[in-house]
Amino acid sequence: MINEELELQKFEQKIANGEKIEPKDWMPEKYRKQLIRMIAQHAHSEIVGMLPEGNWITRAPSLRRKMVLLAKVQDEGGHGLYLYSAAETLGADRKDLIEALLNGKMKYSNIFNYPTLSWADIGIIGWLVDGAAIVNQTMLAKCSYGPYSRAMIRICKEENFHKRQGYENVSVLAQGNAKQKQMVQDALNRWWWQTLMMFGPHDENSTNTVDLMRWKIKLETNDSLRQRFINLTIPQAYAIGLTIPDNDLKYNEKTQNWEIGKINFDELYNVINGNGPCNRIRIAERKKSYEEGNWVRIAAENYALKNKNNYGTK
Ligand code: BYC
Repeated sequence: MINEELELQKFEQKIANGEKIEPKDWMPEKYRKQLIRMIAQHAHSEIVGMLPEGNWITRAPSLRRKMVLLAKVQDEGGHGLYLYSAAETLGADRKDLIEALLNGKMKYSNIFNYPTLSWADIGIIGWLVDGAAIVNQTMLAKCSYGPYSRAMIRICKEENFHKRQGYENVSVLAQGNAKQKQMVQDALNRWWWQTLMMFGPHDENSTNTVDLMRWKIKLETNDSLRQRFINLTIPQAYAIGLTIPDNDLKYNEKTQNWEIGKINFDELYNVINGNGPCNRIRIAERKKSYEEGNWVRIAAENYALKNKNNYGTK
């Protein structure tokens, strides 16, 4: 019989020693549940995140930009696949997770519920959205669960490329003609606050952080990661002549932090509860793609079954 108390002590000791927890190790049910929630939301964000950028593949302004964008969107699909696999190592069923996304029971990142109105939005997503993801995921690469941490190391390498291409794209527009400058500033104005919301509510309102930090799934809080992103990004905006859309923004010499105005968290909650500008269209597109891909899943299942039977007779 398993002595739960003793197993919990051993589990916590392993985490305290900086060792990774692997799929077959004993783990508390709450740890497993929190990880499935977070990893699945992350996987969903990657595949829903393909849509706003995918929207511009046919309209990229040059062959080079089109190739880069195609590669990036394909990378995001790959990230979704690693992450669904990581969730499966915890006993989750991929089909159930995808159904939970499609019927609105599981969340995905707020940021993908906004429209991409101009080409500049594509550069801004790479620079800001992937930039925010890197700050968060560099921490997650050190998390206590082995498969998630290893997936993050690989994903962060690709996100770095995504961020660089985004910043390069934005810099070219920011140095372009008046119309291009205005287009990129307008995109920054529309994405800035929403990107800051990607890090989640303020620490005092973050319902999961205490559990997640206790077991080193998260190593830092939402506010501390958000501040790091702000400090990194503001000088990058100024370097290319862009203005941050925040009248209260000021630099605090003492703390060496950029201090920002008030984030409208009502907007975050409204969006993650399904009422953002594009939630319905994003889910409708994912549903359509899931239904159209059904024949591929059936063929793959039959192929696997046939091979299993063959192995049995050899
Ligand atoms: N969006 O207790 P809290 C990418 C929810 S994709 C939606 O602080 P936690 C990319 C939260 O789930 C990168 N929901 O939560 C892809 C919770 O609700 P539940 C996506 C949010 O988990 C394509 C409630 O609010 N990255 O890079 O401690 C193209 C209370 O929050 C959000 C990840 O998914 C939000 N922004 O912290 C380009 C990283 N914020 O679940 C780029 C993995 C909060 O209790 N996830 N909520 O009903 C995380 O690091 C954490 O889950 C979060 C939230 C920081 C997002």
